[in-house]
This record gives sequence, structure tokens and C-alpha cells, in this order.
Amino acid sequence: MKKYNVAVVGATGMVGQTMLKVLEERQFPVGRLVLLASARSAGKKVDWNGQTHTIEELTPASFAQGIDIALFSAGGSISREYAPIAAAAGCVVIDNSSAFRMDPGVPLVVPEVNPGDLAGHKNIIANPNCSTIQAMVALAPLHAAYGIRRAVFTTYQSVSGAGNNGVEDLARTAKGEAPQHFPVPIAGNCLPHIDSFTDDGYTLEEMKMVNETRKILHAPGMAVTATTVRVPVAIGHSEAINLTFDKPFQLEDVRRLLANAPGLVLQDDPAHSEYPTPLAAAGKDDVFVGRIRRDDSCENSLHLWVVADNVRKGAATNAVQIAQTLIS
Ligand code: 3JM
Repeated sequence: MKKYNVAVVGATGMVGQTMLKVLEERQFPVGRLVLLASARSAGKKVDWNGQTHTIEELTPASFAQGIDIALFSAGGSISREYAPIAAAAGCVVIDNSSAFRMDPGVPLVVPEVNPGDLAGHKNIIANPNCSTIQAMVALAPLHAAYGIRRAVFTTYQSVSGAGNNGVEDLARTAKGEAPQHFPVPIAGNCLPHIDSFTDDGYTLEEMKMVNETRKILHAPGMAVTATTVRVPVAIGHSEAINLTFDKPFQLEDVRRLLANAPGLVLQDDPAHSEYPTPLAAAGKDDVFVGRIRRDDSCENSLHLWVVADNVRKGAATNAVQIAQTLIS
């Protein structure tokens, strides 16, 4: 089997570490593995697939060593600076930041949903936002069947969405100490504030869900809105999703479509307390859906509850799946 030289940019971060784990679990055909991070982390040792690797400092020259695929997860400013350099050196960049997602020349891909969008890429491919990815896995089969006219997302997002800083702030504020990452304590709390606020009162996280959904579903005119909330959960984002379709539906057909959708697991037996939860989804690569019920307040409308491990399917796993799709 052909092997590929793979770089991980941001190899010491939570997502970078999980990318390494997923590459190993999926036995991605890695030739040489190059681990890149800031000067602060250079020299650190990382075990991968039975071998010890040394973290190298990320520089413009990092990609001039025959790297085939680079997985970036080091924040938007690093991506904006280095992804074009890597791409120009002939490397295919799969970027986990928001930097290039809305660029019309950059595919924004959830492999179960729009793998065809990878065709004609120009060496930069964007991994969607964690909350968008899991929503798309559940929405795509319903959009194909009934046409989504309007989607309303309300999220309950774990602190790991903010990386190690978020996880540490939950532990810190649970002990009664002052927050260092979130503006107020996250322990025992819910913050309707993820990423920065825009002038019209939304957050950038909310606008990512709106704009990325339209791009991935090829539905520029779809009515989409979101409220995104940080909750004191370590791993796993949950989403209450309300949909209005163009066409009528039967609940049994919706269940069948969701049960058969790739990457999606139906967990919907409320009488036996079976529904998706972040604790159960943590460590898994699938997206989980439950609480499926008709919204009687509005014609052709439906409620769903969708949960996934935001570090895996919402970031690392989706990026590795894009790489697997590219080489298949
Ligand atoms: C999730 O420092 C940064 O630029 C990272 C900000 C960030 C993003 C983003 O905007 O790329 C933190 C957590 C995301 C994301 O996936 O959109």
C-alpha cells in the first residue's frame, strides 16, 4: 500500500494529540510522521505507533521535506500564515480552524455528507466547526428526503471545545478558584457565549453554524439560526435541533432514514432512558441522535437531540476521515 508523509501542526494540543491517536487507530498509511508545534514545545517527545517522535518547531521550511498531507490544528492565525506555505510546497492541508472555511475555493467537508466537494481542491481543505459537523451528519439524510426549509440550533458545548484551557478552567472553577480562560466561572454554570460577539448580538460560533451549514448542504438560501452555549461538561457537544421541511414526513420514515445514515447511531427509547448523552458519546467516533419527535407547533416540523465527541468527530476524526477519503 502506498504510504504518505504526514505532518501534524499543533501536535501537542488536545486536537493534535487526538489526531495522532485516530491516525494510529485507523492504521492510516503513514510513511514519515512529522510533528510540528511552537518553539515552546520543540524537543518534546511523543510516542506514536510504538516509536518515539520529537516535536519540531513549525517554520516555513517545515513543509519543504516531502510532506504529502498536513493536519493543522493550531488556531486560525497559524493556519492563515502557514497553510498557504504548505499548500504551495505541494502538501494537502486539512485545516481544523475557521480561517478558510468560507473561502469559495476551499472545500468544507464532512465525509459522510459531501465527499464530492473534495474534487478540484487547491491543496487546502477545511474541517468544519465541531458543532456543525455533528449536526450535518444528522441533517443530511433528512435534507435529501424532505428539504430543510429552516433549522434552529441550540447547543450545549463542552469545555474541551476550548482545548486544554477550557478543561483546566472547569477544574479550576470547580475548586472555587477564579477563571483564567472563560470570562466567568464555568463550573455550575452555562455561558451563552462561545467565541466573540458580533455587532448584531450573535457570537462567531453561532454564525459559523449558520454559514457552514449552508455551504455543506449546498443550500445558500436555507433559513438557519443558532444559540451556542458552553456547559460544564468535559467532552461531548449536545444540540437541540428544530427543523421545518418543505415536504410532509412520517416519523417512522425519519427514524429509518436516521438509523441507516452513515456515521449516525439512533439512540431513541426514552421510556428506558435511552437517549444520547455526552458522557456516553465521549471516546466514540459516531454521532448519536435521539428524542426524535414531531413539533406540533408548526407544519412539517421535527425536534432532534444530537450528541458527539467534539474532539473526535467534531475535529480530529473528521480531519482523518477527510485524509482517508482523499487517498481512497
Ligand atoms: C474552535 O485561536 C484560534 O483561532 C482558534 C479559535 C477556535 C476556533 C476557530 O475559530 O478556528 C477555537 C475553537 C474553533 C473552530 O473550530 O471554529
